[in-house]
Amino acid sequence: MRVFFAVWPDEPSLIRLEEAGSRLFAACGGKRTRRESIHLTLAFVGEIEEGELGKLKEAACRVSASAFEIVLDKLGYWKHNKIAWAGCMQVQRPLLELVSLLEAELKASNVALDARPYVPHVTLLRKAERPETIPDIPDISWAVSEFTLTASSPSGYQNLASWPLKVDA
Ligand code: 2AM
Repeated sequence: MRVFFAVWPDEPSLIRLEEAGSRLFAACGGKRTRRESIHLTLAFVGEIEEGELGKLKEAACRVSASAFEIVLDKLGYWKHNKIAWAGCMQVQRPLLELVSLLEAELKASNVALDARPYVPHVTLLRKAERPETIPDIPDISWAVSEFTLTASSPSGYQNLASWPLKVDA
């Protein structure tokens, strides 16, 4: 099975991300991400045996990170994989903290992750053509209060487990 850790937008943000997807689609075509699949990956683990799920869950349990507000404020396009996405002008510290705690715990459990640097993004279009100009978007923000371990299959994504983030008193 193919798995990854992610955070998921709330309903109002999903609507705004779909609007952003429409604007991008007008600029570069491609295949839109279905609403129920719109997410932001924290760490991509890739192919694992089902028996390895336990160690992934244990690693996630050890992550002690704070809840935060995420803000997506720009759209972009990568020509190497023909993906159009929503992301951040400046990556917010709490997001980076969550990702680095998760990466550290996965590493401590001998889970190999992609060596490429982490670039947070929400994929909105695949197989898209390079747009002449990339539309601007108003800020899209939501409260991130949990993260999930999610399995990917040709029929879609399935959340296998979730962990809450700390809410400061
Ligand atoms: P993508 O949308 O940019 O392809 C499930 O495949 C999720 O994991 C998607 O968010 C996908 O990002 C991401 N993903 C797939 N392969 C990855 C990799 N090698 N490194 C980081 N993220 C990856």
